[in-house]
Amino acid sequence: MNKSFYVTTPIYYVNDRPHIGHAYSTVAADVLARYARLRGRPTRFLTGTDEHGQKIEDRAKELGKDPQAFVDEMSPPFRQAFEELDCSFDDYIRTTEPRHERKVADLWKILEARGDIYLGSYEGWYAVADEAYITELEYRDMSDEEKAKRKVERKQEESYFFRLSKYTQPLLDFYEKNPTFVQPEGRFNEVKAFVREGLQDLSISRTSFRWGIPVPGNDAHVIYVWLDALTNYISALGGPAAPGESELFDRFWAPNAEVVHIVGKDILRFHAVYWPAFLLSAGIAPPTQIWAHGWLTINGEKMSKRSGNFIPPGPLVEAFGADVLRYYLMREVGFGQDGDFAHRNLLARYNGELANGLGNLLNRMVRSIVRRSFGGLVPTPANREPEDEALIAAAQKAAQESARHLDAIAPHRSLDAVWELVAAANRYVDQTAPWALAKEGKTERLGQVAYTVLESLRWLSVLIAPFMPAKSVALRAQLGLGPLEPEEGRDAWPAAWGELTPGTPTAPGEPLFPRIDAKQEKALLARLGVGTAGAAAPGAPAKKSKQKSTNEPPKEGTIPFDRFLDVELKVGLILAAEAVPKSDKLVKLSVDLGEPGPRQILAGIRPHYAPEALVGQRVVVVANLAPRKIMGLTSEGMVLAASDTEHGLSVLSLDKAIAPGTRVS
Ligand code: ME8
Repeated sequence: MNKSFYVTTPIYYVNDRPHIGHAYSTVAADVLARYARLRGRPTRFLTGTDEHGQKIEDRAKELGKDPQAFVDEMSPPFRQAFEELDCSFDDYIRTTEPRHERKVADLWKILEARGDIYLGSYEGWYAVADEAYITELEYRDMSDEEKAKRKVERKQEESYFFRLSKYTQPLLDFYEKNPTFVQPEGRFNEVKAFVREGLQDLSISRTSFRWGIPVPGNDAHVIYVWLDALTNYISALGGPAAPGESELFDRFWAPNAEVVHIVGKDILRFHAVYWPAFLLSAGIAPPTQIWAHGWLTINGEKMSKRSGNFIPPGPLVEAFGADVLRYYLMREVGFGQDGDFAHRNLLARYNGELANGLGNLLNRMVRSIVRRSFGGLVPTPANREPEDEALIAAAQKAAQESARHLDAIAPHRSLDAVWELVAAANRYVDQTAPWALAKEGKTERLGQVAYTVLESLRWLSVLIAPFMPAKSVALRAQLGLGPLEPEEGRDAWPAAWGELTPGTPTAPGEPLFPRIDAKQEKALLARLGVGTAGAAAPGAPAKKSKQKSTNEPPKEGTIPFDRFLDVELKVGLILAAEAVPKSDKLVKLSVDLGEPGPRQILAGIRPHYAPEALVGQRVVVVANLAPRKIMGLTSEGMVLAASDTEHGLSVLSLDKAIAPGTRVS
């Protein structure tokens, strides 16, 4: 299929910082864009930021900033986050750019000329957090807490309306003719059921705030932020435009191109109902497909900007690299379903699938066999045995299946298919036992085995490229190959076996995925603020803000929960203890706090404990005290204890083997 391919992400509100949910949508779109380019398709990938609306105006006001200055400050971190994630977007649109504002006004004028816009007045419940009116029914079903969270307020305003009601039937007809317009299918059914109820006209202008694009001809009104935002998908191509007016629009908009909007399920209605209705009215083809993916939680906890709990992608990229994070995001959750982002699962998949799976396969072959037995050169293949044929068949199957699943926008399934090949290739190495072949001097057979694995690795370097572009380059470099260079019209997906040229010098390098051992794992998790139970550590932003929203202001003589969390209490495992010379009181402890190395802590407990009796105890340590010097020795924390005259001193200890470093709260 060589039709042009245009893939987009939602444009993100800039009233907050980028988080892993935004990363999820944008990485998914990037995987599809990279895949399409590899298949030789003319491809365009758009992302960007949504910068108008009351929510943004309010936030800027809260901070005492001019809205333009505020959005200018808040948009670049999104762009940077996506660049750090190696997302290969061709364009990054901001709705405050003149190229966009002009096109929104143009679209308005087209809708108006069609007779689909009229002036009326609107009264209803407005949820500022969603930038949308909600129905009376939705309002009644909402808890007070939810109302407060979504900032629901009564609003009456003069408003322009779009004749959405007129598009009930045309939309239903359009859905009928385009049975895969919305994916997953279950969500499409929800959309259809909603439209079948009959649509009401949609309020598309506001007078209660100023931060938006003025309505052409009546600048007392600004254009509704969703009409403004949705238009980004065409304004970035120079549309609306008559044929021949904008090359990009002609090339990359429907029906000339396959247009896929990747969105979260939260904003499906805007994309599957309002957007095609606007386009039908304007005489512009609707997009080919709206793909609504599921919702991510973090370590089992809800993540949303509304509750203030979010994980920025930056520290994860720093800890694992962009490719590993991309892999995990696409691998862990079935695209379209809700899922959980769990740091421990990321580590498990890293070690299991990347380090032991693909990394090990490369290591075994390039570093070891090829270097030792063939002077580092790709050997010449010989006669094929049935087990070789079986691996070749597995490679062919993986290439076909992974492509089929990417065509169907099921990246997780695509990775399943690729990792079946990784497993098959590792099994093949076990079965063919190349080390034994080398020992027995069966060089010809060894050459065939090594070639079969190297060629499988070459195939894998293409199959992983949409997901892990940098690792693909690194893997190819070790095979003596240059990076893939996609070209329009040339399909680079592997299909022909045996393109790796014998005699090519391989280049064993650093392991592709160095194993992360238990100690490093602990250190990584500590750095990311993840408790040993796998859940975000207490004191992570999520819990703090939850606490804030439910607690009364502190009474006198009490402290707010946040202040308690300022003190980092952690489980410490005493690894060693010795009396400090020339001191009656002090014991020098070496304590494991789940960090890369143990800490030295001095405790005045000598009269109460023999040092050796302390070793192996799990105690409670104040972990974030500034280090202190006592008798020339540094103490990096404090062990909690209680004492009275009757019993003397007792060190607080745990009666279960809770892992060192776990927060105590
Ligand atoms: O809605 N799990 O912007 P937004 C998965 N500006 N994806 C998530 C997520 C999570 N927990 N949280 C956010 C807007 N997302 C509008 C869009 S488009 C014309 C205008 C992703 O900043 C998901 O794609 O609230 C969701 O749809 C989007 O971020 C919402 O981003």
